[in-house]
Amino acid sequence: MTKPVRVAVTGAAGSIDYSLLFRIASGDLLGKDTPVILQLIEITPAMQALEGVAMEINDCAFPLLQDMILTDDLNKGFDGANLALLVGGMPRKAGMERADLIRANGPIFTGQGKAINDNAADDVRVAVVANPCNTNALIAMHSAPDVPNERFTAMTRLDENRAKSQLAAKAGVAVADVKKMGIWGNHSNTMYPDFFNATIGGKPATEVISDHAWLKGDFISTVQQRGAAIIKARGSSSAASAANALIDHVRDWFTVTPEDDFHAMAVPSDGSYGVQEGLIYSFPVRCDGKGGYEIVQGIELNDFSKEKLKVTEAQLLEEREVVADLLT
Ligand code: NAX
Repeated sequence: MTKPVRVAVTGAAGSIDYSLLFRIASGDLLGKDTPVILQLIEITPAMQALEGVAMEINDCAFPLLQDMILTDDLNKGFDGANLALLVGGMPRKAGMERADLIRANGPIFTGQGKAINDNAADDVRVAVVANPCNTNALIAMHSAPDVPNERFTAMTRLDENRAKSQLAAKAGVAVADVKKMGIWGNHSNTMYPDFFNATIGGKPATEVISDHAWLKGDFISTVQQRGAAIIKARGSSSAASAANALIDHVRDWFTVTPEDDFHAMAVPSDGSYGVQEGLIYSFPVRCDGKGGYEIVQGIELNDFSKEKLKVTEAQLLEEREVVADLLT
């Protein structure tokens, strides 16, 4: 039988993970013939709730689930992990500025980065969901000097999926017809969903959708503000769609990206498109099916797009300043 993959997941008693863990255990993440060991990490006060989640997972009798570890000890939680999915964090509270949120979460990711560095498997790959996810990934990456930088990613796949769904609805086509939907920059309201390079049924999205004022205006702001719109409508933040996007993010990291498509992943910048090297910045990427990826080169960016890329880069540089002391 194939060796089980160890998947460490933080925030395991939280909302996103309540939609995520069952899908991982059922084979949606790694395929229907790959056994999995879940290493579920929580803070001490949430351990009892985590026991309840684990009882439900057990009650599903998933054939692929070989073992489950529940812990509030990071070293144990990341021990031998092949995948580290960093979902847990401190949520934004009323009256908190973005800088306060960044400061409150920073130390969590120095600790998790170090524990990954010291305990995870040699092939570990990390995906950060907890906000501010780009900067949290940057902190974790700096705290894990023995893990290659390119293994640290942050999730902008939910933004890609949201953008695809908006374009499909506007064009009156199936969502599968929308491809090359790049998301650039920060997972925040400065992100840039680049419709200029997106395709619908193989044609440029700007040819299929003639309402360019909508593309430049409402489309961008709808994608940027979608998280807030979900909170307003549902009374709590995106959970199942975020879990689904994380499944997409990790599964496609290990899948050869078709030639006519690419995906959005926030990855360490190598200076492509003039983005400051080292920032965790969302680019269009293509994956090689073996856990490697490359930033897609040669994408044409007009002045409108270049300006948007700069705005979101500036925000990431500001966030980096706020946590400069944690980037050892
Ligand atoms: P919840 O508040 O429901 O759950 C978070 C869980 O994390 C809690 O159970 C908490 O005990 C745990 N936790 C807190 N600190 C921890 C630590 N140091 N180690 C381990 N666990 C810890 O939040 P949920 O709705 O699940 O959202 C989780 C994170 O995802 C939030 O930071 C949220 O902002 C972020 N999101 C990111 C998205 C993205 O696209 N990148 C979209 C959805 C979501 O907003």
